[in-house]
Amino acid sequence: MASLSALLLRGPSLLRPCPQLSAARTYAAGGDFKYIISEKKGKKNNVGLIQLNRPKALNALCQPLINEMNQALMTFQEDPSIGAIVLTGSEKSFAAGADIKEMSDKTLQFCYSEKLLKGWDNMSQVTKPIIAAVNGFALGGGCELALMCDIIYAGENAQFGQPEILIGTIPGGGGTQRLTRVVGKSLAMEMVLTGDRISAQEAKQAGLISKIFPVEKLVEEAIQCAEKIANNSKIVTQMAKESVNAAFETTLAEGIRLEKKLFFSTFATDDQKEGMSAFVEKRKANFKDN
Ligand code: CO8
Repeated sequence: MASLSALLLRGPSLLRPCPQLSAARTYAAGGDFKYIISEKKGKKNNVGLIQLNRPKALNALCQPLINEMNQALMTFQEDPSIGAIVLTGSEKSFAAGADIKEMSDKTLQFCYSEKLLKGWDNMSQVTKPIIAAVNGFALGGGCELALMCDIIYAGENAQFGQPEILIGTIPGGGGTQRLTRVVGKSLAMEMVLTGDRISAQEAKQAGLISKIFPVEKLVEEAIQCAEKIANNSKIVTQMAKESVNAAFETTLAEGIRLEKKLFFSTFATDDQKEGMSAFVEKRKANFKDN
């Protein structure tokens, strides 16, 4: 995925750094990070965990944080031992949105010429499944970041919202599009036009998230789900993700055609042979990701 590497690493470096700096630390999954923690998790070390780590600013998303997150994502994407990724924040805040202090004085000319938010949706290009584990605030860009993930698990204290209207702007990371496709027009409009937040329970009812857990159990549960995914065939998992995502981008007829082609394609893999043989022979499948 050389082109993906380039894509993930892209992003303006001219923006000023976040005001709150924590000490740089080195983690297994890639480089010296100041705003995130990145490590391998799971019994087989096959889950990549990225924790946003800018607690004083409630994990407000500044450009250097996004650059580091993209770097960690790229490392996990290219690591053949990693089968799924978990993205989380702190128990108080997943992410309170884009860094308003960093953005506040930008001009329209800057946005176009320097490309504000460049690289912020690179996550949607990652082919490995990503689970968002959301405790606390997922507001503005934080909610949009969660929406770019494939599965959202929430802690009981989670709050989702698109409050951009309250600061004189609108969602810029897919909030009006992904949120609307997921929860429908009325609730999305209400959230975007009023800035009101919804609770974990309301998010579950609306289909925005799949499960709710006690705050302190959330990340563990997300890692367990990621392990389940990572234990399956990575190549077939990638096809499954591609096919589900097509439901958001194509007509039903095109989506059904793509699904059929991908289904047929699984028959070209060793893992399909292994999976079906294992079922017939009443044993556990041993996928080799081929
Ligand atoms: N940007 C910068 N700093 C922030 C942000 C933010 N989004 N959110 C919180 N902070 C900082 C506060 O300034 C404060 O710092 P300091 O102590 O230095 O003053 C610290 O975090 C703690 O915040 P509060 O004191 O306000 O904590 P409260 O518990 O009282 O309130 C809230 C928490 C409700 C989360 C409140 O901080 C808030 O409303 N934050 C702003 C939420 C918001 O408007 N988010 C949308 C931002 S715009 C956006 O996201 C555009 C997205 C573009 C695309 C992104 C693609 C991925």
